[in-house]
Amino acid sequence: MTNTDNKLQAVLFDVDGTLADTEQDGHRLAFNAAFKQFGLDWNWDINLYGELLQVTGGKERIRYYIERYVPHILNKNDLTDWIISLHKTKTKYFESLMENGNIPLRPGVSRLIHELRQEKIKLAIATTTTMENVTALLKSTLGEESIDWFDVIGAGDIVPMKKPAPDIYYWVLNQLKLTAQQCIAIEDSENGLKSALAASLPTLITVSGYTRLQNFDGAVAVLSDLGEPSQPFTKIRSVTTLDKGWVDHRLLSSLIS
Ligand code: XBP
Ligand code: MG
Repeated sequence: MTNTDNKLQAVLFDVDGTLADTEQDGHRLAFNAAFKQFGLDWNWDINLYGELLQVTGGKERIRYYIERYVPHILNKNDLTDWIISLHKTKTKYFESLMENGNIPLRPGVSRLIHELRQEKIKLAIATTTTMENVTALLKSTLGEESIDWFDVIGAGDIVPMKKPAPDIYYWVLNQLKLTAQQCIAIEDSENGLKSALAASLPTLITVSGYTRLQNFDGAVAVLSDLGEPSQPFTKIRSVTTLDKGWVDHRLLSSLIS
């Protein structure tokens, strides 16, 4: 293997919780709005949603909720189709929340993305959420053209098994034609970390609202966020010395070597 092969070639970003804190005031509100539109008296409050987040994927999360909290719904005819249609409505609400610019990117995200582009390091996304939601978030935060900045976007049902399974990361690596050792994943959750590690990816964690108390064993570093020169990150745990308070391509390279 040459030195070039060892160099950082691509950064694989998770979306929800990593690019932006979308769960509590984005996805959760969109689910509740869809429930209302469907005439359901379900309300996913902040605590309950934290529990439901252990199940990744909106459709999977709805099914889990039904099984646990409203099992009589399991007798419904065409339950799978009904969940699909409820989830489509939820996606529409999420898109309009993003269009209204309700959710900003997390600290350091925009800076790092611009810097990686300048350094010609590839950008990719590996997420459980839908392509519509990724597009809506990118459009409202980095602008319409930013979707094209990503060499590969792996989203939603493109793979049958969602995180913590490694499938989405394998799919993205395969599309990038890179090995896991040439890349780094940035995640915010234990399920995301498990998924990336199972695909052998070095993984940096930036904790988010719902995930800060989760188990991040195996991550190359655990930080409060990506940091900015004017607003340094807090180091929660790291296997190497991090002498800077913000994540840039050099720091990411040092984490994979
Ligand atoms: C986020 C998720 C998603 C979102 C909802 O995972 O688990 O299910 O909560 O999105 P990640 P959908 O951080 O890996 O992106 O309703 O579109 O599934
Ligand atoms: Mg996440």
